[in-house]
Amino acid sequence: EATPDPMAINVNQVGYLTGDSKVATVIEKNAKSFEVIDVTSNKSVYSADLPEEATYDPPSEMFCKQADFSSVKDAGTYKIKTDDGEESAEFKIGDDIYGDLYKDVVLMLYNQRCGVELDSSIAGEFAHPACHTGEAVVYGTDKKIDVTGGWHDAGDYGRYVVSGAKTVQDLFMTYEDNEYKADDIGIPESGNGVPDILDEARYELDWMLKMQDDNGGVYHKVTCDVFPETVMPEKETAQLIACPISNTATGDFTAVMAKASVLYKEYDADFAAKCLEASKKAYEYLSGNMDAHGFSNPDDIVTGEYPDTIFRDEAIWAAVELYAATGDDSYKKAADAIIEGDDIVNYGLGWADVGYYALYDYIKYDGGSAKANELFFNEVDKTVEQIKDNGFGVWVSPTKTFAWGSNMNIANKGMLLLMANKLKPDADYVKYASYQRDYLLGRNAVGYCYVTGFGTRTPLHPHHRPSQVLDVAMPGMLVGGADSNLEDPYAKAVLLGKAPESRYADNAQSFSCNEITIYWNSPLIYLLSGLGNTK
Ligand code: 9MR
Ligand code: ZN
Repeated sequence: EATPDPMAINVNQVGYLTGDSKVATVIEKNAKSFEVIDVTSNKSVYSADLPEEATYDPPSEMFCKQADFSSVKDAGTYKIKTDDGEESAEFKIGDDIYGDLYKDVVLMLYNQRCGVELDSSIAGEFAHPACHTGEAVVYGTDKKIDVTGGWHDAGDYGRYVVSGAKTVQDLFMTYEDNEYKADDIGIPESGNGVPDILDEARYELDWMLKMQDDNGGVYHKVTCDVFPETVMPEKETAQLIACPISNTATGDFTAVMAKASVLYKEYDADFAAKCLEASKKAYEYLSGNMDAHGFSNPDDIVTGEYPDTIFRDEAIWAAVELYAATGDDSYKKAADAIIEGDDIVNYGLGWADVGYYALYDYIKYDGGSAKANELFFNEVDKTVEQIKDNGFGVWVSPTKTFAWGSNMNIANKGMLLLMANKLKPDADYVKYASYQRDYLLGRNAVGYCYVTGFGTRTPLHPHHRPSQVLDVAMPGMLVGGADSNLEDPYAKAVLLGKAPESRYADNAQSFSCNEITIYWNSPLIYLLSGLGNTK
């Protein structure tokens, strides 16, 4: 299908909370004023002039005008209309408008569960028999191990420790920071007295525990040797292979298991103790292997690599979480040694760069060191500056490029600002965080609400095998979004010549723009619940 024209007026197509700062991006250079129309009564409830001059926005190569209608606070359904006759998509204002979206974005993780039958009462048409139930062979050996469980990573059915750990940490933080403790979201464990977000995370943790070798190290991933055909998960029946231990997987494992030992204590003390033991064992392995290389695919395996050669950030994170779990100063010293040292550390909130998780939990636990605070808040200040002048209110890298999974980077920036707000409350942090949500839900250069099943222009053809087999997009999935590097044949064929922010195609072949992953949904879970009114 042809990529649709950009929209003249771009809004968050799901809507705005009554107290939000509400801005639409108008790309009609000649528009002079706008009105907010209540679509039920067809009456104008607000009107204002637009700036005379449009501002050039390099990432989108568009001329933008900002329509601020923050003063509209009455619940309802609205659209924006400019004096030259253009209209936006309809959107809502209200404090109860995020429940459905939030539920589907969380239930996506249930729908990605592996090794278990998906119940049609929850998964609907995406129900399927248990998949990937056979043993995995440990790469390069005859040894077979049980590694059933966990979530399918993405549109493929691989299970990868580093991306799983990011997802789990985002859920943990949702529970801790946003006190999201609902036990009725509709997963099989709902109503068991444990918050659903912890039940869902535990589904992954139980799998991760199986990925740890007796020596403490953690296998990087379990997949077949190649990506599956476009089939339902239970139809991928080739030999599963547990790929070699990596330091990044082992470091991330150490961190989330240590944190799990804290969070699950009040619900299941035995499980918490098991997590702490596994964490310490992984940490010992890591400490003995600090000069090892990062993971790369063995020659005969071509599934997702998640390569990452710098694991000092994972090492800091591991040490910080063990410090917070045990109070043992030796972990604090180990973390400080890297934070204060001269070696390169990649700070971030991704599957590769995890350093800000470490700094944040360090600061939350005991105030953190001066350097930890400085590094964290420097990034926060930089983020605010990078968002401020953008025509769509979105964070864009200083090189004005969009990476594979740019929507994760944007959700992560929103998340970072909400984290900063927890440490040092500031209304601007919350405002700019809400702008990242608005971008993801439609205030962007292609006018897509990037979550399947929501908004007026929404991805219909995600690169997600179950959706492709059933020919319907499973709802509640955040797609990768704009990728200015044209990293698949379809994108190369149709997106060349477009501006960086417009390099997005709603086509199942375009795995670099239109795939989905557990760890793109998870920062959105944090962001939505942090901004409020998701129940
Ligand atoms: O999300 C990953 C992205 O940051 C990388 O640029 C890309 C290429 O290495 O890989 C992405 O991860 C994919 C993974 O390797 C396999 N499962 C699907 C993931 C999303 O496309
Ligand atoms: Zn499976």
